[in-house]
Amino acid sequence: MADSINYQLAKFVASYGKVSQILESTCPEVSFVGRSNVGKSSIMNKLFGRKNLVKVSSTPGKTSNINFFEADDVHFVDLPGYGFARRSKAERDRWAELIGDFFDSERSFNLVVSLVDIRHDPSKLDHDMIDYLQGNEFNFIVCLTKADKLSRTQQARQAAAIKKQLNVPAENVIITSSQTGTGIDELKRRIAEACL
Ligand SMILES: Nc1nc2c(ncn2[C@@H]2O[C@H](COP(=O)(O)OP(=O)(O)OP(=O)(O)O)[C@@H](O)[C@H]2O)c(=O)[nH]1
Ligand SMILES: [Mg+2]
Repeated sequence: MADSINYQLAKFVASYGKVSQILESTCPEVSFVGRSNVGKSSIMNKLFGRKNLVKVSSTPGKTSNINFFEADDVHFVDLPGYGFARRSKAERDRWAELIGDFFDSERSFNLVVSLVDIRHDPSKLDHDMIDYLQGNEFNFIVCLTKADKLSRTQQARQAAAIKKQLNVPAENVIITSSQTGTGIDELKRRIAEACL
């Protein structure tokens, strides 16, 4: 690990169904949160320059464990998504417990990447998640995902509206696309800043 992270070294580390199973942090950690289907796994694959190291779901709500990846002595954590409509109360409770326990635990939270679909106004759950991160002083950024689905003009308009609704500092919001690579270099810069 020198002045930048070598993402080509990315590999899967482990999958956990319970926070108590997770090993203590041994290196900087970047975690990815957001609603189901927002593009968490895709943005991680884009960072790693890999097609399918992180499983991308055709059916939303597939990632139900906490999955750890590692690149160049930095851990990347794919957290299960929230807000999947067809999920039972028991599954929603399990999600809340996993995420609650995770962010309550004693870890090196270098950066939390919170993903929000640029096409839609943030949901109640997006607000809850980001208010929680902000309220508990986590170092976080918001990635607006799937920018390729909008024109440049629409992207700028939506980004401004979402920033305002979420009430987060403008510099904490990045417009991204895992399809075209928009914003990925900026995301890498922010990760390096938080981890190196
Ligand atoms: N056009 C476009 N599609 C995207 C982008 N990112 C993700 N997708 C698509 O959105 C769907 C969901 O992507 P995932 O990366 O699996 O989303 P996730 O947040 O990991 O979903 P869960 O694991 O279910 O919580 C897939 O069909 C992706 O191909 C993007 O930047 N642009
Ligand atoms: Mg996923």
